[in-house]
Amino acid sequence: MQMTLRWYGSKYDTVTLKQIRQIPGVTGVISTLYGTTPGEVWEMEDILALKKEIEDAGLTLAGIESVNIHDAIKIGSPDRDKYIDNYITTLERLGQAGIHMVCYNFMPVFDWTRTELARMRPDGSTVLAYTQEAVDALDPEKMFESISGDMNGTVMPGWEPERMARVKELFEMYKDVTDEKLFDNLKYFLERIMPTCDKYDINMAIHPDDPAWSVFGLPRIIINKTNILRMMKMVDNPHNGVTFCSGSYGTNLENDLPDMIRSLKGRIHFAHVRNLKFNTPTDFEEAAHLSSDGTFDMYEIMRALYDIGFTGPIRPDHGRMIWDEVAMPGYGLYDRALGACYLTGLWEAIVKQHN
Ligand code: DNO
Repeated sequence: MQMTLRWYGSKYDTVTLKQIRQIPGVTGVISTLYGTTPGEVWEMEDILALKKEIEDAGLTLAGIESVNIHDAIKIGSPDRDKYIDNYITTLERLGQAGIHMVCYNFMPVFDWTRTELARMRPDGSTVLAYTQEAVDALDPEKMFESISGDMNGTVMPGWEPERMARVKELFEMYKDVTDEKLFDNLKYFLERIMPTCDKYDINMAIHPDDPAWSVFGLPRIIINKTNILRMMKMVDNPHNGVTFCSGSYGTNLENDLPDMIRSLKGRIHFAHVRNLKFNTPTDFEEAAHLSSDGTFDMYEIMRALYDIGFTGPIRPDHGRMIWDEVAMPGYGLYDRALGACYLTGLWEAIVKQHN
């Protein structure tokens, strides 16, 4: 595995590449061209400039999170081919630039969903949290309003104000999209891009839906072992793979995370590893990465990744806000650095145990 950190670019991130370079064990970053919109073709010079900036800081660009999917592709509207062609051009350019892992998601309307961005934990840290009761009581159009005050002045990916201004319209556009239709549209998209992925050796890594169930009645399909294995089979190409995100699949306590990892041998191209603490099965908050701070056995998760021979980039995921840091919720430096060191430590122990 390669330990990495997500980095939002010098224009948007409060964390610098220099700081990331000083976290022991972290050798790369995961980034994207922030400021581009889904459906747009990425310019080669922008891709190369991003890569150069990262390499000049002594790190590698270990993959892209995300090249986002235009709604026409998810909905399956008549103009989808145009956007798929654009996606393919972007993939070709990434391949030519030597980038081989692309994370994306297939969630309608909302990317990941939380009801609180700064819930206080007993130690005084603040974390992202989710309560189903709060979602049930909320008008989806008010979702953005209700959390935007806690974004610390940052623009959180998936929650861009321009996108949120169109929530009503987006709900209307998705009204005939069922789970089955979403599966079909995903299959169509993947079949069209796989030749390019084969040519440039690009590993596509779908991010799970977070939380792993339907919110506001919208279809959500990347949620459990059955569905993800169906997806792997429906386009049976090793480049059609997944981002294994423990915090997203883990929202559903019925998902057995180490078992899911083992069943995806050869198809996990990227891993997000973080812990959650459950108060009830539908109320959870994001804990420190340490096993004992939350619900998951992080050792077992790392061991399962080791057992399947995982070699891709991995990153600690959302961190708590600690030590008075002011940053994008979930994406400060301090707690993610602690997370990276902890996961690297687990990995070292597992490797030594096996040798
Ligand atoms: C949240 C992230 C997601 C993820 C996208 C991938 O912090 O895990 O926004 O990057 O869903 O496309």
